[in-house]
Amino acid sequence: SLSEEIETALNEQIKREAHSSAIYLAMGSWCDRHGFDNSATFFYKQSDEERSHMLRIFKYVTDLGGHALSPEVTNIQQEYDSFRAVFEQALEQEIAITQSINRIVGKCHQVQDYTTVTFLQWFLKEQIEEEYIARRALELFEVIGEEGVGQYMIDKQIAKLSYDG
Ligand code: OFO
Repeated sequence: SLSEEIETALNEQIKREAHSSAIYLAMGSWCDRHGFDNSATFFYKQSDEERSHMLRIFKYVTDLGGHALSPEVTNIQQEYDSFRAVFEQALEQEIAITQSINRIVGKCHQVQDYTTVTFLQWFLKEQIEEEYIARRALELFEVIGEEGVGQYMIDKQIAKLSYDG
């Protein structure tokens, strides 16, 4: 069973994943509206993944007899300053999620909840991948540059990003 403290922390993480999912949807919309179709597809896929992360935690909480709370998602940023700004925020978002999972793992150690530590290993591994992809995406802005057809080329390359670590 889950301690109250860990249950609360996991419910907060459920909320963060739901928030991530909603933010990626907004990022997808921004890209769609500005003609960056591959990036839009990329963010819609990310949005789905975040929802699956949310569900994974949600089910874990209920499996252990806890009360998983359906998250209220508010404060979604709908507008972005530029194509690049979207990806900068995506990376920031992933870094924040990694830190948050790490903090929960720290808490689990304090209360000796090694079951949840084991459960969260998957997320830490997943975050390596997500941060890697977000960094690679941002690097495209440096490598290709945004002049002329640059943004078009960047959008093309976004479709090819993958992680095989
Ligand atoms: Fe849920 O992993 Fe990204 O944010």
